Amino acid sequence: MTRRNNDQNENSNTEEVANPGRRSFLGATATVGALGVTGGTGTALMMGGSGDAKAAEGAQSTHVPLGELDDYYGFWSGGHSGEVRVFGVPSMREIMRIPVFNYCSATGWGMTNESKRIMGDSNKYTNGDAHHPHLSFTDGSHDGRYLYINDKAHSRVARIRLDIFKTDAMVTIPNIQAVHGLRLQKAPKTGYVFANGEFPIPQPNDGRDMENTDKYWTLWTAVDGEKMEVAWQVMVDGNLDNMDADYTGKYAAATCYNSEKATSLAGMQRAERDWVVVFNIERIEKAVENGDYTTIGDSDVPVVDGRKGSDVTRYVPIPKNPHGCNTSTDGKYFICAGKLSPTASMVDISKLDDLFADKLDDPRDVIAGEPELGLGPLHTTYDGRGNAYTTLFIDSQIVKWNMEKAVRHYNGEDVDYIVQKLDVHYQPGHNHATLAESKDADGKWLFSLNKFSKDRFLPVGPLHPENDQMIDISGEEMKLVHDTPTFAEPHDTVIVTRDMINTKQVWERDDPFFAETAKMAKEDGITLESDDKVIRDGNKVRVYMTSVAPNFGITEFKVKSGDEVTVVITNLDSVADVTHGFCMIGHGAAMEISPQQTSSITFTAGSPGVYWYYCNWFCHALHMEMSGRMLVEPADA
Ligand code: RUQ
Ligand code: CUA
Ligand code: CA
Repeated sequence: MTRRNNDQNENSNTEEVANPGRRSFLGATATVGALGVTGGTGTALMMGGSGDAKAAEGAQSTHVPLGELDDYYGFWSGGHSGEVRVFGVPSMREIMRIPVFNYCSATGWGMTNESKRIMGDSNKYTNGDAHHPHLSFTDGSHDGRYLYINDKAHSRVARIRLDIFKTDAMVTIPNIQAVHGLRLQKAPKTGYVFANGEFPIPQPNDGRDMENTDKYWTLWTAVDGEKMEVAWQVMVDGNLDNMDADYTGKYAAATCYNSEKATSLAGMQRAERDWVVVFNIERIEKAVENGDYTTIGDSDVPVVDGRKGSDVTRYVPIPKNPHGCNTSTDGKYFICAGKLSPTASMVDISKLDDLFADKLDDPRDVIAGEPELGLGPLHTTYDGRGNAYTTLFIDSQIVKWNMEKAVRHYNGEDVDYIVQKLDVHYQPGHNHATLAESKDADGKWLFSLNKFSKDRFLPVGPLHPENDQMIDISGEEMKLVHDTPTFAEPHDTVIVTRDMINTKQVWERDDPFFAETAKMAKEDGITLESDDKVIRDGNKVRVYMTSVAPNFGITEFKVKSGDEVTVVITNLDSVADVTHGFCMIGHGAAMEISPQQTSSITFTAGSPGVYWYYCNWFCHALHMEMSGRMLVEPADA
C-alpha cells in the first residue's frame, strides 16, 4: 500500500552504519497496541522515525538569488516564546520577529506605554504560549489585513496589523482556561475569530465545585475580529482541542480528546471514540438575539448552552483522542486526525444541514470517509489538487493521500488512497502547505513542523531546536528539500503569496497605535513633531523629545529620585529604515522608535546620580554618540 522514496532507504542504510546508536533509538516501532490504555504511553509516543533523507533530485529550488525577494511570507508561531516569526519562503530566511505575548528587549514590547495599553491587564504576565497564527479572510481568500494568534498560557487572543507588523489588539477570554485551537471565519469575511477553551473548569471558577469534575465545563468563544471584543460563548461537553471553519460561514467544527472528562492520562484514553463538535453559527447568533443565554460570574458575555441535546451543536463520534481539524480547501470536508487511532475522519460538510434538521438516523452518517493513514495522525494540509497530507507523529512521516479515493474506499470500493509516505526528521506535529488554509491552495511547498531535530544540526546541549522541514509538493512525488532549525516552538504556520501583504515603510503621524500618547501630548500643550520639553506635574515628569539621526532633541534633563518619569520620543527621520532606540541605563527601559513613530516608556527614577541614555538601534555613523544624561537629584533637593 505504501511507496517509499528509494533515495531515502539507501541513505538510511548508510546512516545506520555511521551512527548505530541513533538508529536503534529511532528504529523502534510503536504499534497501536503500544499506545494502549494505561501506562507507558509516554515512551511509545516518542518512538518511530525510520531513517534519514537527502534533498531529492529534481526538486524545486529553495534558492533565492542575492538581492531578490521570496515568493511567500510565512508566519510562524513562536510557541512558548510567545512571539510570531516571519520567514521568507522558499529561502527560509527569518525576516522579522513580532513580539505578542512576550516581552521584547529590542522593541520594548511589554514595556512601552503603547504596548501596555494593547496588552491591558495581561501585561502582568511576561510569558505566553502562541500556537495558531491565522490570516484574515474575505470570501475564502486571505485579504492581508490581520494575523490572529492565540495564547494557551493565559487564554488570550491577539491581532497583528499586517501593514506595520505590530500587535495592535489583545483580549483575554473570560470563563475558560487555555485557548488552544484558534480559527477564523473564512466567509463572507473575518468576521469571527473562534477560540477553543481547552481545560474544563467550575463555572464560575471561584472556589466552588473544585472536587466535583462533573460540574466542570469549557466554552467555545467567538471574538469579533474587527472590534476585538468577545461576542459570545457556547458551553460544551468534554473539552476542545483544534478546530476549523467552513467556506460558507455557516459551520465550524472542533475536536474533543477528553469526552471522558477525566483528569488523568489513563482516564482520557478510556473511550474508543471521542467526538468532533459541530457548531451552527446562525443558530447561536439567533439564541443570543432571542436572549436565550446566561452569563457567568463577573462576565457579561452571553453564554449559550451547547451541551449535548442542544439545538446549536451536534456531537459526531470519531476515534480516538482526535487532534487536528482542517477544512479541505475544496470546502467539502472537516478532516479530523485520530491521534490514538491510525485514521482520519472526513466530515461531509454538505450533510450538516440534514444533521441539524435531524434528518439523519445516526450522527456518524456525516462521515464520508475514515482512511487508515499510519500511527499518530495529527494534522492535515492540502495541495488544491484533491490530495491531503497528514502528519504521522509516531511514524515520523507525512502521508499523502487522495481524498476522493478515500471516500470510495469507505463506500466499499477496492481502491488504494495512499499516494506516498515520506520520512521526516522527526515526530511531526503540524504541517502546512502554501495557501492551504484558503481556497487558493497552490500545491507548491509543504512544511512539516517536526517536534524533534535530534541529530540534524550542530549539537547545542541538552535543549534541541525543532526542525521545520520543507517539502516540494509541486509534482506527483513529495521531495524533501530543506531543514530549518527553529526555537521553542512553532506549532503552526500560515504561508501566503507576497502580493497579499502591503506594508508601510514609514509610520503615519496619525496612526492609532500611538494615538493615546499623542492625546496626552496635546493635553500637555506639546507639538510632538517639533517640541523638546520637560513637563513637571507633581512627582510625575514627562520628557518630550524629537530625534533626528544622530541627535536626541534633549541631551540632558533633571529629575528627582523616585519621580515617575515618562520619556516620549518622536522620530522625525522619514527615511525608511532609520530607526532609533532609547535605552536608559539602570532603569529597565528600552524601546524602538521607527521613522515618524512616537514611542513612550515610563519608569521610576533611581537613586541620585548620573544616568546615561543612548540610542540602541544602529542609525548613523555617529550612532554611538547619540546619547544623553538624566541627572537624578535627591528626592528632597
Ligand atoms: S496543536 S501538534 Cu497546539 Cu496546533 Cu497540534
Ligand atoms: Cu539613533 Cu542609533
Ligand atoms: Ca479520549
